[in-house]
Amino acid sequence: MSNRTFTMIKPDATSKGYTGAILDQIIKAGFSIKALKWTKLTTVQAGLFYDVHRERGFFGELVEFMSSGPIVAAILEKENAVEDFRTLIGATNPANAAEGTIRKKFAASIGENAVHGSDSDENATIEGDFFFSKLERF
Ligand code: 3AN
Repeated sequence: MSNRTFTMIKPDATSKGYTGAILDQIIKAGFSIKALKWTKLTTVQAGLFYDVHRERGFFGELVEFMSSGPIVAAILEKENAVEDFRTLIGATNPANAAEGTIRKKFAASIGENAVHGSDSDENATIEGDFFFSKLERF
């Protein structure tokens, strides 16, 4: 069990002005921010981040979407961070997400689903390292 996870607020949510409300919900749920960045991915960077999905039918669409506008990247800390954050964001498809979850409140579709959350401790480390140097974590 690790105490850190990685998240992105995706371009659909940043463009609709949900960044503040989503960060507020994350902090109120007990996560503390260890690193935070407002940035925009190139298609190459988005492809590298989602490399495990390269063979999936939705890969091109995912890369286009994730590089279509600014994102917020963050490393979050809390006991049982990976699992608790997945619970907080809800199911990948917002139509199946539990009431009150971030995706239920802020996501429009399975492709444009407002937030990313790491699915394992190992991926949380890999994804945090993708965006942040050691000097950017506090
Ligand atoms: P999660 O983000 O809940 O871990 P994954 O890892 O299965 O879900 O998928 C990664 C991302 O790929 C999702 N957040 C979503 O943006 C996109 N995605 C997943 N399934 C689909 C799909 N069927 N159609 C379009 N995009 C999808």
